[in-house]
Amino acid sequence: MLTRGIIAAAAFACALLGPATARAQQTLEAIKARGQLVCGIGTGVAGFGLPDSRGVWQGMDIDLCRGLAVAIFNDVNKVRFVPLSSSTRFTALGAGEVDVLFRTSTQTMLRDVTLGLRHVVTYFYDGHGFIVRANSVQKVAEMRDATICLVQGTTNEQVTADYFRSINTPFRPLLFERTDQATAALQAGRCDSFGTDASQLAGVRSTMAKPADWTILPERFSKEPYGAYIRRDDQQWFDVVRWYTTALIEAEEQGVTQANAEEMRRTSPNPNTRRLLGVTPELGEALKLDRSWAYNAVRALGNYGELYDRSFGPETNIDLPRGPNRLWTQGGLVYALPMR
Ligand SMILES: N[C@@H](CCC(=O)N[C@@H](CS)C(=O)NCC(=O)O)C(=O)O
Repeated sequence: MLTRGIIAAAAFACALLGPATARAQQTLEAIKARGQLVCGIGTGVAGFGLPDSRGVWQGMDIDLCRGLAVAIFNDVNKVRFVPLSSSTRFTALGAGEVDVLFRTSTQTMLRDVTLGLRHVVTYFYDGHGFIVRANSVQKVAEMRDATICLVQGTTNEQVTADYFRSINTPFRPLLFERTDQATAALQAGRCDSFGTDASQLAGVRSTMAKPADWTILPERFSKEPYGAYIRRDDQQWFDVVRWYTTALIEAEEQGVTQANAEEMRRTSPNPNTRRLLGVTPELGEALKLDRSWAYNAVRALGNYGELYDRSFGPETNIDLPRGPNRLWTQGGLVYALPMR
């Protein structure tokens, strides 16, 4: 009797006090008590996270948040999105304003070791590039004394400075808080180029007034592997976010899709598929989630490839080839660690 009273009191405290205070009580328990996942996202870049004409957030980072809510609650709506700029995202996470970041955030050693945070697992492989006015320059090295728009708090500032220093060529950085501000400045001619991750440039270009007037130069100047970020020293939440992200990749590797997941669960003789889809309970038990956590997430949002195609596929006006984001079996880098 006493134990149930204490749990109820803790749950009530969590619901009242929200993410910050819950931090000490471990994120997954806090989320369950609150009844909602709080997900840190970007301020608005097509492909990863941008409100549609009805004001509903759409994009790959958004679907990753929704899928995680389904893995925990089996309800796609039990998630609140918190748009965060590049320069405030990590502070907001550290302060407990959000439970996780799915926000085009590159995994680097210094971010992993010095911020009191932890990045979890790579879900998108990217690299730094530059967009310029079509037929202006062919190569970045030609941009001597150019004004280059950059977003504050990103890896892109350092990558750009490192490159131009390495070729001993001066340039003028023009810094902005948000992507839309940098994009507007570029189109207004206040800068000659915008430097950021190439997939984001593809998203930005797709929203420009005249996309054909702009070229994303082919050179890449860094590795930008995106991972979810959580607070450090929360092993249980680390496990959930890691294996949730991996489950989406594993589903694609096994040919489990949004459409066939139900039938695969009923009929597949493959022990790995039966484990993944919760026919046997061990994966859910290990994560303290319902045994159908991965099945529900794939049924609701699709597998990794379906998430990619929904936001970047040939049916979208971004149409970004998967490249390194193909499965390892198809020449890409996307690889699920064994879920057994
Ligand atoms: N991957 C880089 C850059 C990520 C980034 O934040 N990019 C800017 C655009 S340059 C951004 O805010 N993107 C998301 C958004 O605007 O919604 C990093 O982790 O620093």
